[in-house]
Amino acid sequence: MYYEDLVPGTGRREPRAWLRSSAPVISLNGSWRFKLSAGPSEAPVDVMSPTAADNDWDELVVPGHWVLQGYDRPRYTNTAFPFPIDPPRTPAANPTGDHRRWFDLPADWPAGRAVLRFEGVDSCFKVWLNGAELGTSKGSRLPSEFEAGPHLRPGRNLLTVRVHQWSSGSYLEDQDMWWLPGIFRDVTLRSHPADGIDDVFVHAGFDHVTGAGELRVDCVTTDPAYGARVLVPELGLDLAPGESVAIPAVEPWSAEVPRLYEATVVAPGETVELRIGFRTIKLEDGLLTVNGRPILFRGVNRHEHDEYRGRAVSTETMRQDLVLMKQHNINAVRTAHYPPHPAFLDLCDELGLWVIDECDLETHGFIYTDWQGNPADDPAWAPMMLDRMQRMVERDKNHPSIVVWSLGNESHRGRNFGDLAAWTRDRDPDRPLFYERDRSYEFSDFYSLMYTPLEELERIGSRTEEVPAETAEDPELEARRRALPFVLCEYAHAMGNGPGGLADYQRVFEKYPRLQGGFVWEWIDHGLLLPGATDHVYGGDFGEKIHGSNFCVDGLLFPDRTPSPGLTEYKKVIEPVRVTGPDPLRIENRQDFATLDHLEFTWIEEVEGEEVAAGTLTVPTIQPGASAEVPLPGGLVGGGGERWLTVRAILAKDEPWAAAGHEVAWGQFELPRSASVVPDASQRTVAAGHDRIRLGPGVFDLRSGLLVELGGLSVEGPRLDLWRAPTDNDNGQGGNNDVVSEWRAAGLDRLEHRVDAVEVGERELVVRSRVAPDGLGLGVRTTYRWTAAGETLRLSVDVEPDGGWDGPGGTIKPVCGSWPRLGVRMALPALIDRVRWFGGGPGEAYADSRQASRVGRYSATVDELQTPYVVPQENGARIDVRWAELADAEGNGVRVDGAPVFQLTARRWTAEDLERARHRGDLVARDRVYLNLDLAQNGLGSASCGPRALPQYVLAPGPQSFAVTFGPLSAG
Ligand code: IPT
Repeated sequence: MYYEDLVPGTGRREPRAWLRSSAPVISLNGSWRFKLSAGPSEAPVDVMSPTAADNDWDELVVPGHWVLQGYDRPRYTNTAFPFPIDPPRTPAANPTGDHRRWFDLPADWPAGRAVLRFEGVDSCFKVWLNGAELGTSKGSRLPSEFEAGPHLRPGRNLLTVRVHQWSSGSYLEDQDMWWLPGIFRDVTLRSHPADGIDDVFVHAGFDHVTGAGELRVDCVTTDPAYGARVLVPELGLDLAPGESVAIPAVEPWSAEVPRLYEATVVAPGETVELRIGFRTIKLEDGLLTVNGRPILFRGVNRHEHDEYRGRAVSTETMRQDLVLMKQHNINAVRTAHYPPHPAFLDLCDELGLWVIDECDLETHGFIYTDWQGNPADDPAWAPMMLDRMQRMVERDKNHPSIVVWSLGNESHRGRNFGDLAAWTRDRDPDRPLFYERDRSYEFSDFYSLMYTPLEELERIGSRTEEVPAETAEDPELEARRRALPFVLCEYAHAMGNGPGGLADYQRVFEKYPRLQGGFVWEWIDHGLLLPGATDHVYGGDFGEKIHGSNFCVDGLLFPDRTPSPGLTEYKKVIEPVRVTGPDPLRIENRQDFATLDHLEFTWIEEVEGEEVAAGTLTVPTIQPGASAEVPLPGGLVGGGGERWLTVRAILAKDEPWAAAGHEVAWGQFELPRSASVVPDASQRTVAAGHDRIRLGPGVFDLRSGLLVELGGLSVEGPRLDLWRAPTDNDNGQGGNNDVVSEWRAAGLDRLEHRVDAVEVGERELVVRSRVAPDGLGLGVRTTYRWTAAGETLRLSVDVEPDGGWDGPGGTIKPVCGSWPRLGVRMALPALIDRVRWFGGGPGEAYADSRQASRVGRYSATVDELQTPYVVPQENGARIDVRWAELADAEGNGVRVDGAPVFQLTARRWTAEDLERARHRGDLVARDRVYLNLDLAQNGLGSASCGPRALPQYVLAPGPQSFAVTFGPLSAG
């Protein structure tokens, strides 16, 4: 059967560019008739016949996936094929969707040829027009065109499309994403004039030494008897196709300055509109250069995803993605792991992004056969693979934004890649090739890895990495590999809370020229909202036997495209302008092509978080790669208390992706401060009934040693807390590299508190306890020391690990090398739900993800402090908090001061509730607000697919002391 053979398609036209043409067109998007059958043999036999009735069929929206419109259900696997591996055979249960669309040809529709074009159908289809078969096609994320002219009729026409979810092509489409069948991209019918244009190939280079442009536009006219002209009015050009011309001065295209020139190719019967960007891509001296300069990718891997529509993304959504990327300083996209909707690439040209366009090819699931039968190494599959590369390159070749072609993802090694590389080099010698998984890099112009630990990255940067086994026997190939530039095509797995360590990676990228940057995995969480649901689903939510759980919920955006804290962090880490200081203030232009003249630099001075002065800096023109010293602003006021100077680089005027005033970068510096205030005289302890004692504003229970009342509020006293609801990164990858199992082995998830002594002194209360899990010898001796001064109550906590922390063999291997957190937890009445604080904010921050946190005064409700991770886990900590005030609507509440700072977390549920929840809807507010006041938390890392937190961010068990002071709310 056609869906199981190794023929990429039948009856299709030769692949060609996606063109904006003047030829008449009708969109066949919209409502179609639809019928789903369990398999091909159950499907009706006469679907194509115009006389067959379809009035009992349902309606389906095209473009769309039937599994997101109430038929069958979506499936998510990471690497596993959700059917037996028996290439090229498909399972008997091969959901088959018949689609019928009646349409009317307009009266003035030109007679003659017409092209029926499908931009994307997943995964294999057959098409009939008015009962006549036009052909078949595979390759889900690629266009297919059929000659429709001979079968079109005036007036009413019937288009029938049979789509099979599984096909031989599915073996090449094992990307880590939902399996989503259907006609998910546009369908059009376009008239194809005999004196029109078939294809266009723009070659537009830029000579950075002379500033000259070079242009040649190749054109294939439908009939060689007719010629065409290439017009670029802005440059006064009127060229013959294939004619090469040098233009003395053009403005080049770059992701920073995406200058495009409008052009047209005019044949007698058809005009095609083009946008030309002049740029020259080269590999020189082991580096990728554009227009003579090495570039640094500050990239993301982008899947097409919409929480309701899956991969049927709208143009507005594509634009929204790119606007968000530009607003967050991202300059590059890897179209992981297939060519995107063609309109997306137009937007990349327009808004300015470097693009690695990736072939729709991944055979990852063959890891489960130990790569036996991997199509990539079986010549019988070469036509199926080459077809995909050709259709991508032909479709996308005219986009200046595309600087690299990727042969595919995660398909191991295989000789067929040689065919893809050879064909592409011949067809488009002007762009380098990329393929990561073949460690010989024979068919790649880049050395590349994924999720590489930092030490390894340092070795690669300095070209001292070990020789891979694949090139060990071949010195020539090894020498070639070693001379290649390096791109980290995936890193910083943004699953759940994280990634940690972005700043550390960026530092290393910037240190070594060979490292040309990286692409964070990944842009958006693939959570889906099914009709009527309020929680996003992921793998396993349908009771599937094989699934990838929430491994596809690993983006910098939440499924609804709200930026996550990880994106805010990335924006700060990759800012194209760096401000350092304060004395001297230095502004560094980290861009490769543009000056900073599009920015305005403002400053603000704050004392204790309150603005006291503000102004604008005068900054000279700073060339790319250069920096300038700027004098400290004149109008600084000074004053008692903590003083901060914040410098912001904002857009001076509107850009297509953000309005004037949008903040691009910032720097913050502490200025010299005056000495702090001496505390009041201390208070005495006073008996308060039978088993209670009062100390300043606090009342304690003498048996438990816990604080039960604070400034008139009923509280459940602070106790040591070492636990957090594990993050995806704490959980590691499928039980691999997971710090959580160490924590559990040490019993940190089940600590019990034993009070050993409650010592009432004249001016202090000391509570001694041992905090330890059942069944183990280890524990933590904890001493709480309470003193009061005026209306304030101070708690200082000493912790001392006790017995058994060293694993077998004593000091050789600790049972547990880190603690999730170190601090105290207490409960307040639920009405206390408003928080003001002075410290780091506005968003959450952790030891290795804290660049975006800046010192200031902030306020939020307890609900607003939560970060809505699709799978609930530790979140919402605010760092460097000097003081926080928690209050109810009436102004009752408590103030907490750090010594000097603490980390603040407040939520309506406990860490244990958070840990149990699998979806956000599982979180139910309790009648308390739980407050964590921490000295520290363990770093985040990105071990869900990558390294753990770096050693400097590990919260190692050890003796520690910290303190906080509770007091009344400040007036006003
Ligand atoms: C790598 C894949 O290329 C990507 O598609 C995604 O699955 C990512 O991992 C994890 O989310 S595969 C690599 C970890 C072997």
